[in-house]
Amino acid sequence: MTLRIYGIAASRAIRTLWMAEELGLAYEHVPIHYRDDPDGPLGKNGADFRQASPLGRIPAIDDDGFRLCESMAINLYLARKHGGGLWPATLAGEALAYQWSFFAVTEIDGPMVEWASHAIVLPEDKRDPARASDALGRLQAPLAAVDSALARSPWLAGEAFTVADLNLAAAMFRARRMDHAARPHLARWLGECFARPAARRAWAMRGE
Ligand SMILES: N[C@@H](CCC(=O)N[C@@H](CS)C(=O)NCC(=O)O)C(=O)O
Repeated sequence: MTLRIYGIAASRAIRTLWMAEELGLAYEHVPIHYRDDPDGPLGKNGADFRQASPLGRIPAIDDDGFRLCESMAINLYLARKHGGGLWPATLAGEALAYQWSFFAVTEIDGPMVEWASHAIVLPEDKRDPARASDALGRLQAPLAAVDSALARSPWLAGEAFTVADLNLAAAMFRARRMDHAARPHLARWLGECFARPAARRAWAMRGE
């Protein structure tokens, strides 16, 4: 086994599990849970894991001795290494893959987690509708930008599904629960991303 993926599927590790499934890679999944006893058998204080993820965050990988953390960086690396259509064919496509990956982290991830926590994930008595509403407000401009990009091109880096689509879609999987009537291009794209067999296999690991 050359590739080890650290992190339970019900975490941002789903992004890397989806990529590995897209690429058809053989991998060992080490389901470290960020809430487990850090010093337990699959705890985040394990020396091997900590070499890959200095802050103890998931996902992280060990690829035949090369260790890496940060979900977007991991996926860009795996797509570049293995190709298979997931890595854009042109320099401009590569630049768009970086753009949408950074966009996912800087513009989407924070408010999407906040919205999902207070609209879907937390027990109802722990949800704060004001926080959900504020996060949804902060998502409007970024989601409109994604819709506009997808009005011009079927996929984010051109004519085919690539790591650009996977990285952004994986960061907004909770957005499938939003009303996208005003964002038809985004709605089409999100549906197509999550209809992919590899996405279905990855989300099945979460029981979804
Ligand atoms: N920017 C990082 C975020 C990683 C992250 O925060 N992961 C969460 C789980 S989804 C985690 O490990 N939390 C536990 C902790 O922060 O100690 C990435 O995209 O990989």
